[in-house]
Amino acid sequence: IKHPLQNTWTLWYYEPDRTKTWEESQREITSFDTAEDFWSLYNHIKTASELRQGCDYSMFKQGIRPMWEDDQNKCGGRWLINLDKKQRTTDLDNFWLEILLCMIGEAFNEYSDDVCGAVVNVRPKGDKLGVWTSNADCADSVMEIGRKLKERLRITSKTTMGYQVHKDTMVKAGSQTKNTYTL
Ligand code: M7G
Repeated sequence: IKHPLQNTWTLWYYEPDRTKTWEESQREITSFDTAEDFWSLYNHIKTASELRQGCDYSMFKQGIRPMWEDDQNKCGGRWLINLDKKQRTTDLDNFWLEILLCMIGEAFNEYSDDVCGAVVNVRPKGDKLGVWTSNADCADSVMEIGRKLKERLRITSKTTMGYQVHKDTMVKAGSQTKNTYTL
């Protein structure tokens, strides 16, 4: 028998399409609930750094859509890791895989239930990695998840990590969103 995961996870893919809304361009790829099926999927698809610029992968718990509007996300936010352009070749794929492994392995201990999913944005101005949690007001949970991430990804001082509330991000298109927590 295969090794069951605590949760069932869904992979989403976003590709910009001017004829569709942002929401319509989010495509659900597949769901899995075993370690073996995770690796089959991971080994079958392009790595993040191989995606065309403008595209995203999202991996969320089954039933949670990778958008602010979802009931599980609407009071939440994300730990955001901004990479500089050079890090696409050195860090992007490693960080994304490590985030996925933290999530499916429930590495956030008692706070794993607060994790909704994660997103990687491949962008010309610098790629972004976000780990989305369900309750931005729960400082203990947000900080513990952030600390664990920082430790597992071996984030150094040259890479900053800030937690941004979705409600702030939503209204701040184009400009910088303030960090509610930083690490
Ligand atoms: P992005 O892809 O997160 O970052 O957001 P980028 O600016 O580096 O490309 C780009 C745009 O996508 C936003 O300004 C929104 O118009 C749309 N968008 C992104 N997210 C995460 C959402 C979401 O959760 N819900 C909705 N409705 N639109 C979103």
